[in-house]
Amino acid sequence: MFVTETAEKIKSMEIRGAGRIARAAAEALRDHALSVKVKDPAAFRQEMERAAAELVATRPTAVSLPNAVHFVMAGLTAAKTVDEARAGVVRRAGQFIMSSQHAVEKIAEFGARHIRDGDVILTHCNSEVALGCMIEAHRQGKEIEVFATEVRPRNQGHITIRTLNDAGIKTNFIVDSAVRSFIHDVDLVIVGADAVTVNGSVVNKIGTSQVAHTAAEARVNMIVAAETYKFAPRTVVGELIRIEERPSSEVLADEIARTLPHVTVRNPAFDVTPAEYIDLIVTEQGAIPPQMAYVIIREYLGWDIGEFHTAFDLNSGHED
Ligand code: RUB
Repeated sequence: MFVTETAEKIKSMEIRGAGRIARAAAEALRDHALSVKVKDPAAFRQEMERAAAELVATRPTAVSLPNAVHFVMAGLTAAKTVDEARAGVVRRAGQFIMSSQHAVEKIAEFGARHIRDGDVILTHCNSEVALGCMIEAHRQGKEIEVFATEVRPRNQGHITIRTLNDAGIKTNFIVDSAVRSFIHDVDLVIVGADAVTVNGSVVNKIGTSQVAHTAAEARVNMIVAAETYKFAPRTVVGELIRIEERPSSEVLADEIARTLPHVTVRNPAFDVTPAEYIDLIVTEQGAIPPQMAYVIIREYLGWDIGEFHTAFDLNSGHED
């Protein structure tokens, strides 16, 4: 798919969910590398960097996106000719897509171990990896039941209940504000992540922190399923994750908003759940307490603090 087409689909959320966004970006860079027709290696690099920037600018919160782009673009590093550069990008994109799919499977396997027979699980939003854990537990013969929230304003809960239904898992569909009413019927909360910071905070769909707070109050454990490429290296040097604010029309139709001149609609798409509300983060490398997030960034993303000063212009960051 062309870069601009992919970028549009990510922006409009036709392609959504942090893992899928990352794989789509890797595919777009691969296809772009195959189609760019220049002979000069510097011009090739410049064109790839332009494409990478276009993709990264689509949605600011899911760290999987810049992490995937960074991984694929490293294919250009040692290349001296356009053919070498092209081959490098294609190879790294393929590697990313394969390892991402493998990570999703591994997390399902590891996550399912933390689900007991008879558990009632609550999930919020639509996370491929969180659902993978539940589906794997069900496949292993554990009898589970799920509470899935609606997820205003974009209703990702509708995708979740369809997936759970198709898997044959008994599911209760509730509005977001009903979480506290049902939390005492729940044994475990499992959600996905758009970003995990160095101190173990998890950025995920708006409302996740309310779910987490409610679960903590009721002493219900909370698990986050997150591939290692959702961990945010720049948070090691103090950068905050930028929370995307989406168009007001997703919340209130423009025709109605126009009649309410004193009303401002706010539509943040994500929020931050502090580490103390999270019991475990399940990655493809194993399950860790959130406080161990730095180890994942150092060991598996391979970006230590030293590398930051060459990889990033640390003064260019802009965040909320
Ligand atoms: C999706 C969302 C998901 C994470 C993890 O938000 O918050 O929980 O991205 O998903 P949006 P996955 O719908 O705005 O993209 O596990 O599929 O990567």
